[in-house]
Amino acid sequence: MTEITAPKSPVTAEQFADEIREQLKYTQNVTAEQATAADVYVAVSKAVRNHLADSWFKTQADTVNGNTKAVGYLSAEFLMGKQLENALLNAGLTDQFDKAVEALGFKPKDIVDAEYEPGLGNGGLGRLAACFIDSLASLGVPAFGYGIQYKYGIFKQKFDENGKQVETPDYWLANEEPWGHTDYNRDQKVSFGGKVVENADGTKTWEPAWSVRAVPVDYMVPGYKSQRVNTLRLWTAKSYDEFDLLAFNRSEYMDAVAPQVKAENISKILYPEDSTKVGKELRLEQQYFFVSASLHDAIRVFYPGQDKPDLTTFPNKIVFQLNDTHPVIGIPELMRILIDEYGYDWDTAWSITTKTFNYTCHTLLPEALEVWPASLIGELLPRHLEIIEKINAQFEAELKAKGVAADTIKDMAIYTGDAVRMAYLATYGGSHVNGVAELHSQLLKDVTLKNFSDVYPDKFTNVTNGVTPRRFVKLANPRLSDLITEGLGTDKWVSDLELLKGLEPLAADDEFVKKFAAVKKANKHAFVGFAKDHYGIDIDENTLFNTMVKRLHEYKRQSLKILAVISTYADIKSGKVKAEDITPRTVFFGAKAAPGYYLAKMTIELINNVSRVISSDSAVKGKLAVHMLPNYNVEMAQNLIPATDLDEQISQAGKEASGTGNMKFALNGAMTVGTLDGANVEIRERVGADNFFLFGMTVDEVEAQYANGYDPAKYYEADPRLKQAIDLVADGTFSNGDRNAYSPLVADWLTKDWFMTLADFSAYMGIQSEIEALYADELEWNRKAVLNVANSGYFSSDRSMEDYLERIWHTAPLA
Ligand code: DL6
Repeated sequence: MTEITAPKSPVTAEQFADEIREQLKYTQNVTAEQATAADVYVAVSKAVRNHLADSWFKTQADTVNGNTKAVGYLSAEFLMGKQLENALLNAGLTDQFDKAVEALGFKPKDIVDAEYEPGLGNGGLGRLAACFIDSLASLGVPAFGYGIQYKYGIFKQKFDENGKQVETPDYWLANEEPWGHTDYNRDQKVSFGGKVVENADGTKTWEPAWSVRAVPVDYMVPGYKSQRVNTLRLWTAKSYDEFDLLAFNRSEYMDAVAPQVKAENISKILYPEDSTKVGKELRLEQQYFFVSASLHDAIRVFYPGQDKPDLTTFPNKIVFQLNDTHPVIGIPELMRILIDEYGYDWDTAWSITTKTFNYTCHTLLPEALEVWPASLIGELLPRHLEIIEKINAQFEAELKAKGVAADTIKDMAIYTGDAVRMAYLATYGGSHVNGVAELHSQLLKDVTLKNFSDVYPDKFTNVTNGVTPRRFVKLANPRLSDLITEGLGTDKWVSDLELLKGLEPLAADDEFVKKFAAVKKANKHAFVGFAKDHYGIDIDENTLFNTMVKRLHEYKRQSLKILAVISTYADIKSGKVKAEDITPRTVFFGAKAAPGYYLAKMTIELINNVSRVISSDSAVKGKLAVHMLPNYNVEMAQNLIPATDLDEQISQAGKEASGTGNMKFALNGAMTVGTLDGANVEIRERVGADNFFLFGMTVDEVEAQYANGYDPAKYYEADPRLKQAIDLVADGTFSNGDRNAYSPLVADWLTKDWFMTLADFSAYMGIQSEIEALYADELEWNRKAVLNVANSGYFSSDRSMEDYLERIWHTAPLA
C-alpha cells in the first residue's frame, strides 16, 4: 500500500457556505433565501467540483507526462450511485458541508437526498466498474473510465396491483445534472456502414455511409485522500445534421429531425439486460460508438497535436481493460485505426493491439458471451469484418503451427463464417484474460475457455472482485465505521481495508461485541424509517432481517428463497412449529428482471403475492413478513445492507461468476447463507467455515447431476415440505384461487429446473435451524458477525486494483 497523504484542509465551513452562496447567486441565479434543497444540491456540487479542479488538472498533466502507464477501463456500464456524499468525503469537505448547509438553513440529508441516482448500469458489472475507478483514483493510478452517458438508465421498477413488474423510463437527466461537464471541443467522429474499397496500392479505404458526433461528458473521479482526480469520460451521441430545414419547410416535421433521432438513439438507453439475448443492431452501434471514440480520445490525449505520432509507444502510455465482451470491437477498431488511419503494417498493428488490450470475463453462462451475426457486423462495420476475418485466419494458422487438432481449431474459431465470437476475439486479441473470483477463473480455464487456456495458459489469471470501502462502509454505515475506528484506534482502514484484521481479537471482547450489536440494531431502526418513507411499509425491527438483493435470474435462485418462505409460512400456519420455536423474520427481496425475461418477471409477481398473503394473515403476524422492495438500486443497497442480519447468496454452484453483494454484506457485519459459488468460496475461507452458513451442492455434484439426467420431480416427491410449498403455488393460494397464474413457473420447477432449485431445497431448509439457533444467542451471532467484518478486508476494490496492476496492467501509481 502506498503512503497516502492527508487531504489539504480546503476551506472552513464559513468559506464553504460563501462558496455555495456564490454558486446559488451566479450559476443558479437564486438568492440563498429563494433556494430550494434542489438548488442547494446543485450549488454545493459545483462548489465541490471547483475544489477538485486543480487536482484534476494536475492528475491529467501527470498522466500524460508522468512516469507511469495509465489504465483505460472500457465499460458499457458505470453504476456510480449518487455522487455528492462520495465527492465530499474524498475531497475532505464533509464536515464543512454539514455546517455550511445548516448555516444556510437546510438539513444536510435533504441536500444529499435531492440528488437523483444515475442508473447507468444493470447490476454487478456496472457497479464493479464504479468501485474500480474509485479505487484507482484512491491509489493514485492514472486512469480513464470510458463509457456511455445514456439518456435513460436502467428502468425504474414499480409493481402493479397484481404484483407484476412495471418498467418506467429512467430519465435521470430531467433536471440539472451538476457533475458531468459536456466538452464539445473534444468530440470525436464515429462512422458506420458503407463499403470498403481497395486502393491501387493494395491498401483499403472504408467509405462509411453515416457518422455521428461523439461528445464527451466528463465526470471527475476523486480519490480518497490521494490528491488525485481521474476522469470518467462518458460519450453522448449527437447528429452532424441536426435539422433538415428543407424537409421542415415542406412540413415534413418528422423527417426534419430524423438524422438527429438516428444519431441520438445510440446513447439513448442502457439495455436493461443481464445475460439474456437482446435486439442486436443498436447494441452493436453503442459498443462501437463508445469504443471508437475512446481509442481516438486516448491517442489525442497522449499524442497531443501530433499528425504522425509514434503509436508503437501506445501500449506504454495506456493499457485498456475490456470489461466483458461489450467493448471487444475495440480490438479490430484499433487495428483499423493503426493500419488505415496511421499507415502501420499488419504485424506492427497486431503487436501494438495485443499489448494494449486485456479482457475480463464476468460470466459462466454461455448465452452471456456475445456472438454477433457476421452479416450485422458486415453491414454496420464492413472494414472491421474484414479485419476480423484476417485475425481469424492468422489465429487458425497459429493454432495449426502449434499442432492443435483441426476439430479443435474449428471449435475455437473467432469467425465462423456466420458469426463472430467476441469472447474468443478478446482472448486471442489481448494479453491477459481474467475471471473475477478464483472458482470462476478456474472454471474459465477448465470449461468455458478451456481450448484457449490449453494453448495459451499464460494468458489466464484471476483477479477476485472487490468493493470500495468508501461508499459501502464509510458512507453506507457511519455507525459501524465509527466503531471500527474506535476498535482499531485509527481510521486508516478506509484506505487500507486489510487493517480490519485488527478487529479479530475484539470478537472475544463481549463489550465490543455488544457495541457492534447496538450498531446493527440502530441500523435496523434507521432502515425501518427509510422503508416507511420510501415504500410506505411498516417493518418490525425486532425480527431477523434476512435479505436477498440482486438481479432476478433463475441461476441466482430467488425461487429457492421464496419456496422456503412459503414452506415456513405453511409450517407456522399449521402449528407444525411451536410458537416458542419461531424466530421472527422479515425477508427482503430487491430485484429487477429484464423486461423480456418471462420466468423472472413471474417470480417477482409470485414474491409480491406471497408477501400480500402473508401480510394479511393474522396467524403469522409478528412471526414472518416478506417485502419485495421496488426499484433496487445503489441507494437502497447503502441503506439495507448495513441493516441486514442474514444475507442470501444461494446461486447454483458454478453459475455466479463472483458476486459483489456478498462482499458488501460481510463487510457490514451480516452473516451469509450461501453455496460454494463465485466469491462465496473465498469469503468463507477468509471469515472461517464456522462463521458462514454453507449448504447445497458443489460444482462437481451439479455436474454429476447434469450428467446423470437431473429429474426435479424426484425431489418434489421426496421432500414433503417442498411438495407442500410448490402445491401452494400451484393451487392458487397466492393467486386468489387462480390455478393457472403460476403454472409456467411450476411446470418449469417440476420438469426442467435447470438451476436445480429443487435439488438444493432440503439442504437449504436444513441449515435454517442452525441459523435460528445461532440468532437466538445474540452475543454469539454478533461475535461471528464481527469476525466476518474483521476478515473481509481482502474484498476491497483497492486490493483488486493492486492485483490488476501486478498481474495484468504492469503499471503503478503516479509518483
Ligand atoms: O464481476 C462483476 C459481476 C459478478 O460479480 C457477477 O457474478 C456477474 O454475474 C456479473 N456479470 C455480469 C455480466 N453478465 N452476465 N452474465 O453482469 O459481473
